[in-house]
Amino acid sequence: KNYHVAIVGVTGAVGQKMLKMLEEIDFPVEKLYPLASKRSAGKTITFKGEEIKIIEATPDAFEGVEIALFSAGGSISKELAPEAVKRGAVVIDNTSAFRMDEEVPLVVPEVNKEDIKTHKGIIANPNCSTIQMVVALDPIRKKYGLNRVIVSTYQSVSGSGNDAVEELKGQSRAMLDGEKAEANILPVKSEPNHYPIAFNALPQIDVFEDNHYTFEEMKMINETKKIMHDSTIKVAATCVRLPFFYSHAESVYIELDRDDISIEDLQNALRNHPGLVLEDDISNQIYPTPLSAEGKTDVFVGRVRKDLDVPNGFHFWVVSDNLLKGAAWNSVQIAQALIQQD
Ligand code: 11C
Repeated sequence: KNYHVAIVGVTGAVGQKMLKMLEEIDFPVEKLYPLASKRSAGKTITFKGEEIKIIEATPDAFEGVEIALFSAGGSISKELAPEAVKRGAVVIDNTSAFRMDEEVPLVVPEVNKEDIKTHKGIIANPNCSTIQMVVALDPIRKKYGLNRVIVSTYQSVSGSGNDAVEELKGQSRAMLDGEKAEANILPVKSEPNHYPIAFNALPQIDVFEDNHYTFEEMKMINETKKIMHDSTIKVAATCVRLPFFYSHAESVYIELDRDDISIEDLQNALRNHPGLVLEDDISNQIYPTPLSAEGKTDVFVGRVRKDLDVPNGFHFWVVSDNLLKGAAWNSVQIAQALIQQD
């Protein structure tokens, strides 16, 4: 069977990658519905060598759609995902709009694929920095138990969209030419203050919450517990934006349920899992970086170390392409799993 598939936000950083992923795995598409804002309607995209006109994303645009991949911002999802469901589509939503809704499964196929079965029309795709972390944590948790996670992220500008990519380019050129870097987008477009990202580091991703954490940090905390079906895991996060274009990197500290685990045990737990690649050979300076992970769909782990003071504590480094496994690829994997259940 071939499917009628819509991509909402097809012109965005993630929407473009969704198209690419559907093409790459030759997803059985009967008809593609490229949807976007009024501004982009009428322009064209190319899918499998064919030029297709972009249609404005309105409720009626979902007539006939069976699978709708959303990545056009939370407010668009809130408004249009229920309309798509009403017209018979299953929505795979890449925004934070429904992630913590109890009725909506939050899925990383390598971790909790079976949750897809519980959907009532909407399946949520987690935040990019959460996805890559849980892919690495899951085999460890299953083998040795996990009671605590403390993560610091090193996130690329593409997580904030194409505007932020352009902003970094412009600021870098300006500063190298000795000019002032103009900041209009980062850390958060809708907030009053903007700071240069070029040659800088911004300890704010998304807006601040009342508890002094950012929304990005709270996403990592809450989504991890939901995906793993374990609200008792202690999770804390510090999310930082850095001046590179693609992939997110994370320094992860964990405490296991057991204190008799060696570095080799932990490395072995991370080997031979679909979607997870251990690149950890310090004698040959082998470890993943944002550039080495860019364009790939896997999650890469390196720098596995045992804490020197805490017997059940470990540190490691996780890198993945935020637009692929962190967004477009995970959504397309969900779509794949969904049609395999049909
Ligand atoms: C960033 N993680 O890097 C964000 C982007 O909740 O889907 C993804 C926001 C989200 O800025």
